Amino acid sequence: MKQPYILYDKLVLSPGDIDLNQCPIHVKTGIETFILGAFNPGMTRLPNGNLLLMVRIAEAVKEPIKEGRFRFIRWAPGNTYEIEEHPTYQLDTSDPRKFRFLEHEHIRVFGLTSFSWLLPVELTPDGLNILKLHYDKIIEPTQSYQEYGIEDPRISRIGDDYFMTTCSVSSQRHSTTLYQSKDGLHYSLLGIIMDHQNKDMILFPQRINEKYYALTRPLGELYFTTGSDSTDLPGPSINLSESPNLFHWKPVESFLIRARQNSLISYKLGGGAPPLLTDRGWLCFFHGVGKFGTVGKYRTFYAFLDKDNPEKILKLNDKNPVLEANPSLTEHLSDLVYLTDVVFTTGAEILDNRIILASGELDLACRITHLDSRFIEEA
Ligand code: MAN
Repeated sequence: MKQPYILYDKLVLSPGDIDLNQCPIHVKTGIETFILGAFNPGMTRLPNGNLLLMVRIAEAVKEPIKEGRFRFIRWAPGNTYEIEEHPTYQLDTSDPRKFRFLEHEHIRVFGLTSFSWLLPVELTPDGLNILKLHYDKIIEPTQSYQEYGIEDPRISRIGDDYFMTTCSVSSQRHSTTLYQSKDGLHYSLLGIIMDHQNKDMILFPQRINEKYYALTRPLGELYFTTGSDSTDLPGPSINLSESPNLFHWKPVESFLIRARQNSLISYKLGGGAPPLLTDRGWLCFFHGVGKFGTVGKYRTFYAFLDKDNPEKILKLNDKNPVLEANPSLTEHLSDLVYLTDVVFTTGAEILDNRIILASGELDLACRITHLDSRFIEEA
């Protein structure tokens, strides 16, 4: 579907832009790796007016299957990386992003086909051109709860500080971690703020009624059916949480957004970009997944929430996506494509008369889209 508000849409960064000789796993272990994807970037505006993308780089073993064993990367204390191996016949490898260990029947246990760390990339103020890849400021794991990597950063500027939420992956837990920066470029890890399997935690950029707010997306293994009188579908929802200090979070009692009948979201959904404050309230771009193959179809939708009470949804559009994967953008990268139908929006900024969206395209590249700001009044 053509989106009438799109003014500009392009890939700004793809795996070929990344210098493997500056990638930590290849450099520290000497093993042959490749860049599977440079995608799902957090975005913020730096004090000098440039945009900063915090890009998730997925580095993977070049020859993952050797002598009947699957090889994958794990971070180890001492800031190094080790290669783990597992017999391929004990794995389900149908999803190119992760493999399932078949010997565990009673719980679902996975490994990742790549290992993600974060690379700050500075762009021109309109986000359309790269100025600098900051290899000296790469964010790698430092804690055992990050032994399988750091994923999907979202940056919110609150007051004078930049706060970045990320998803930390490990055998211990799958948690949300918080980083802080004074200048948008140098980040320090503050620790875990949401426990097991709460991905896509996104901070509102200012306090509301003296409290911090965040979008969350708790993910369980088990759901209960919705009532026959409800149009909601069972499964995960985007929720709100509030906090006095960014560290202790109380879930707001009503859920915020969930999959519904007659929408394009039938499966999963989660927050996307940090909410933008507009004349119509908080504009939240989020992702919703429709059933399609093994991975699903990921698209970007939006909602407006009340400025003073974000529990109140003023408008929800889960039927007409703002963004869908755009195959013409990745045509020249066809040799590298390993997924289809995935766009995953992770950043939004307003500049003059446009909204700049930053998204991961096909878990492969960073996509920048300019939307005409008429979207805010009319959509
Ligand atoms: C999950 C997340 C994202 C990823 C999408 C699509 O929701 O892990 O990081 O982009 O899947 O693969």
